[in-house]
Amino acid sequence: MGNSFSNVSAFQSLHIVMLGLDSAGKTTVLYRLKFNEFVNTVPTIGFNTEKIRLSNGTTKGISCHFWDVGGQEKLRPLWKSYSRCTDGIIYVVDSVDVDRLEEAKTELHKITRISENQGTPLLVIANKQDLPRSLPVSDIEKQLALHELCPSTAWHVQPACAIIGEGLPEGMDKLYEMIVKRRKILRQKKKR
Ligand SMILES: Nc1nc2c(ncn2[C@@H]2O[C@H](COP(=O)(O)OP(=O)(O)OP(=O)(O)O)[C@@H](O)[C@H]2O)c(=O)[nH]1
Ligand SMILES: [Mg+2]
Repeated sequence: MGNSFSNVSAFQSLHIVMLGLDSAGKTTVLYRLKFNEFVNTVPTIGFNTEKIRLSNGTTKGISCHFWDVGGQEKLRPLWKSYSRCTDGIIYVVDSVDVDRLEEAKTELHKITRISENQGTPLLVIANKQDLPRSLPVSDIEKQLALHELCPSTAWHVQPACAIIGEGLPEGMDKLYEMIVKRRKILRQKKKR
């Protein structure tokens, strides 16, 4: 198989951290991926962690170790240590919470600027697309100023509804694709 997913077996388990402001939908995403059904959540005080074998999309069968860190302001200092040395960062955004998009942007840029995180592939989940007045991906992209991120950081914005899981398999496929690409580049650099 000559596609970009052909070196699936090269990975034991991907280490993925999930960040984003409180109430963006991180824990809903986590349990949707784990149980393939909606789980009612409470605000995360600290973090949740789950080992999940993905069950949909092209990444079906891939194992991921997810860390879902609480997004309340007092918990954000934790983000730095949880995002260190991860294979990928998922940043969940509430597409309806327009008033806090600037805050979401500031926190995203803060965490991706850290030297250990530069180059780590970033999947932005534009969540809650089921709600009326949810912003489209192009607006989220602009408001988060993704084009101003470190040039070595590959990113993708995925519209999603974590409640029903729509968009999540596509988002995970994209994240995996970016992780594979980055590993190839790092391997080639090492050989030189
Ligand atoms: N309508 C809608 N509601 C959602 C969606 N995803 C999550 N929610 C709701 O948003 C609320 C917050 O979801 P959580 O998953 O707890 O948010 P969180 O990002 O983990 O929040 P913290 O743990 O405080 O950081 C819950 O009431 C969810 O049911 C979605 O796609 N659509
Ligand atoms: Mg949570």
